[in-house]
Amino acid sequence: MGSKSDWPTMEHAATMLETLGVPYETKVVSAHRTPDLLFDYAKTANERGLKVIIAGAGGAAHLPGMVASQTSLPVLGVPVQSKALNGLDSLLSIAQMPGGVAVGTLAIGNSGAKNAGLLAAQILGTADANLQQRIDEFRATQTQSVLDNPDPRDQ
Ligand code: RP5
Repeated sequence: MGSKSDWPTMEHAATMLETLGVPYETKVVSAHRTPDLLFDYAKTANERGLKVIIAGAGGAAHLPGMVASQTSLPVLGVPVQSKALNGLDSLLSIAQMPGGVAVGTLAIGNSGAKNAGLLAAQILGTADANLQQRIDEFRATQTQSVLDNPDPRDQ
């Protein structure tokens, strides 16, 4: 993520990965404040064994696109909800990549971070039947909890 201030959003990705038993690392790497670190992180990600990168940033959110420019690993971008523009700036700057450098853009904020964790697990699950089963169980539990609580007045 681009800043420690992104963690309250990005921890939702971490929680999902933990729920699904997917090992991960967390790190602040800023496109603007630590550009050399960003290049090094992205260039060495593959050889360090990473399989998917979730990049969360807010405002002028260049992080996901710049990471994607330096690695062929799949990059999932999470637009963090900015104070000034509620994350619309983050969303547009992550989503509007030029053709030829791909970033998979999720929703603004906590839901986007949660789904980035889920989508990363689903990508990894294509080569891991046990993980795919845990994802199926997560989804079945989620479905059942909605079916078990149909009355909106109940807690
Ligand atoms: C971005 O600037 C970060 O991703 C963060 O969302 C935003 C603000 O960063 P701080 O000023 O809170 O460190 O690079």
